[in-house]
Amino acid sequence: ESSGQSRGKAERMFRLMDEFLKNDPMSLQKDIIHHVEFTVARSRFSFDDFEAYQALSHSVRDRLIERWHDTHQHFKKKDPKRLYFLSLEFLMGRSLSNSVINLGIRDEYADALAQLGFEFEVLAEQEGDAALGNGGLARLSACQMDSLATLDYPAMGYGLRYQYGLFRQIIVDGYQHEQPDFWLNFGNPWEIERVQVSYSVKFYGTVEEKASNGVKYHVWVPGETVEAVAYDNPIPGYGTRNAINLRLWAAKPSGQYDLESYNTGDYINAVVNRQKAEIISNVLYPDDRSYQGKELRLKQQYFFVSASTQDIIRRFKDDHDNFDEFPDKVAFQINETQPSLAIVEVMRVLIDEERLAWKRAWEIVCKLFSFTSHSVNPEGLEKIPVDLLGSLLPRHLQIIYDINHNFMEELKKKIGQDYRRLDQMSIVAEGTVKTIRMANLSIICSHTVNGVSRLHYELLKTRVFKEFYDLWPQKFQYKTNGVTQRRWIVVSNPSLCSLISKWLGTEEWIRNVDLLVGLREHASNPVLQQEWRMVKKINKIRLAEYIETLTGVEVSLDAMFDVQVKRIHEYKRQLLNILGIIHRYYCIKNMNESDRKKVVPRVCIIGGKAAPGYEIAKKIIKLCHAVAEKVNNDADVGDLLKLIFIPDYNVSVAEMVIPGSDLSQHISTAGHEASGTSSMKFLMNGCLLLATADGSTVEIAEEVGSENMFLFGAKVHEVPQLREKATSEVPIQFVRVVRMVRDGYFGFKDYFKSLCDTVEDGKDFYLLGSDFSSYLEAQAMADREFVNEEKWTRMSILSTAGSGRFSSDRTMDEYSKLSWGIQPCKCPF
Ligand code: B1N
Repeated sequence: ESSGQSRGKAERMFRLMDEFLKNDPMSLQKDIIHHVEFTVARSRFSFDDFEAYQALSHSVRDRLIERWHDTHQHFKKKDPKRLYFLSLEFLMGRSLSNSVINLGIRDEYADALAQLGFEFEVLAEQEGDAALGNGGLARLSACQMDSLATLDYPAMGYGLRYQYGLFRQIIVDGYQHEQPDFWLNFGNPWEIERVQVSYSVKFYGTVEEKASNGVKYHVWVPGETVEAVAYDNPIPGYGTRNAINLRLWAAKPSGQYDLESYNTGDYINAVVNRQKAEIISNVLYPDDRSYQGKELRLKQQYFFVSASTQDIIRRFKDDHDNFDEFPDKVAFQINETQPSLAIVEVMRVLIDEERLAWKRAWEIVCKLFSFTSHSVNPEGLEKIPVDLLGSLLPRHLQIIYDINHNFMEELKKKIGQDYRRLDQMSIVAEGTVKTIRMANLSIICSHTVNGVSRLHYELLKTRVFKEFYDLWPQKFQYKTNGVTQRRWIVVSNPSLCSLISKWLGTEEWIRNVDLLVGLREHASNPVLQQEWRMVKKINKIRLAEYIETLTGVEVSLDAMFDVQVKRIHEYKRQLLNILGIIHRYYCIKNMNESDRKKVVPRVCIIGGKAAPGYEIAKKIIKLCHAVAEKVNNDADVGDLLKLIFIPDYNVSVAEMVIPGSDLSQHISTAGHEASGTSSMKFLMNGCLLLATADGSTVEIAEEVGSENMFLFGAKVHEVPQLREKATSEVPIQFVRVVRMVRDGYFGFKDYFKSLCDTVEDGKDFYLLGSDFSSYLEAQAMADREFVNEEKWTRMSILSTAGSGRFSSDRTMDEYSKLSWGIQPCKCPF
């Protein structure tokens, strides 16, 4: 084609496209009906809510794709330094509302649907959750993608497209059961399958040493090859044309046939065996922060890392003919240690495939990677058995040994023959089972090591990675986590969103969250207070209705809604919460009538999943149900106390629960929660926090003022002494409530025995006993403040007003400036 011809074609295309995707209500109606007929293939004279949802999503999807193409084109033209965010988990939740809000066309769609006889909210409820992750770490990745898109950063996410996301939790007789999450069964309009974007990923086999012109090099001859196919998920920014890409990989059988079996005539078995490749991306591991050294898990890690690395290098090589500029154009972010094989993979590609000298390749690698740790417990760090790694990835093991050898030599020059220290810092851990320490690998090869809150950073420096901090203090930083106000206020709490905009006189806070401080000056204004309580009421009604349909329990709207929703873990101390509830129940039972009148009514809400193999966590869920059974059916108690367990807690449940709560609990034993992010969502929604000085709550208290929170419990520095004490001063109230459980007051005596044992004096690792008194005091304080409506509302407004720092927009700006060295690249409208 001549350039004139191609210009003509481009113009024709531009004119054609200009006709597309109009956003007035009439065009939107036509568009939705078009998708009913031709995408969903239902008749426009008969389609139900789910089909309407499908058609609607496809209409939105078209608009996403348009911006996503433009953004892609723009990035390609500008060739900025890009960020590649690698994470094995993303908890995206639903996409519809978020998309139309970020695209700025929610009201237009709502109008169009109304004219078609549908309600936007009702259709939005048809969508299932994308739950490709476990908990905080995975939702953090999702929030950060939203911020990267909104702030116009040239970024891209990479992950795995699990066929089955996090299990569904169902409760039978109070026990948790797990069911598979068939989230793809009804199609997924939010992804774009890119069969043409695929890479071969190798496993097993052997490494051969070769030489050419006297230069030695290695050739990895794999024993198995699996194809990675890209599924792209557009992530629209808010108030910008930019839409970035989250690319998830699915495993497919490789095109390279196993000729052996085909030739021997075993055709059926050959086909069936090929199909086994898909196992790799079948299912998300449901264990939140526990490592088991499973081969399939390691395969998942390498599969996604290898496909992503090939994709990144291919994109770079399209426009560059050597690697000199690689670190100026590419930044890798490693989310926890699961993607850290990317470091070794880049090294391998550079030396074995691109045939760079080791020294040159190492220089490049050292400039590429930024690592974020989310861990606090040195015992919990990821370790991969050497045998496993060596069999699955023989060449990578060699490279790890080489990196470690070089590091050890250098270290000896610095610190001498301090074998204890050398041992601790080595990537290879000797022992009965020889393992690779993925955190050490990540730290050694990254230019920045990030903590997720200030307190977490202190723990990294002084405990978890102390040896490394002493060696390279300049590598260590922290960027306190944040959450996106788009999803956690605008999408999930539209009434509060309007109220905030009204009082600030602008919607600008949705992009510039610091403006929320503007609410402070109105915190005592009775008009705002009245409207603020109205909004809370609306959200409590919605939550109460949900509770009633789910559990049949009717709850009073005048009660304080007290919520703890998060993964079930001993360190998060849901058990402390339940024991506190038992104490409250005991007190109510033993009161006279006139004292009962003074009790502040509570609805205690607990929700969260336990890892399927985590026995104690499952017993906590059962205990919650056993206590609820007793309390909720006790006529003496009535509306004074209700306990509700919300099953199958996930992102869309969170969107409903958080806006409707008055008080929320973040009560981990100090020093165990790296950050915590749900606290930030509650804060944004004007919910008061009852919390320990752990993770990011320390910083939250600084922002909103500790007088506007209910803080309690041992501080980080006190924890070791408290654990040492042979017998700590455990209050009588604590002994009593544990006794009640132990003695079978709530039934299931034998089943709860081992649970009670975990908090027996001397064994109470998470210090429930020693924190119990101060926990009860904080709860009593919350009761007192709640009855003072004026004061409570003021604290609530100040919570929202002080939440600006906990936006992931701030977090992403900090990473961009301090770790990644990337700049915004805004697509023209
Ligand atoms: O990451 C969140 C923090 O807010 C939480 O405090 C922290 O507990 C959480 C391996 C993890 N730490 N480690 C994990 C999850 C899955 C897995 O396979 C580790 N998640 C956290 C965000 O920073």
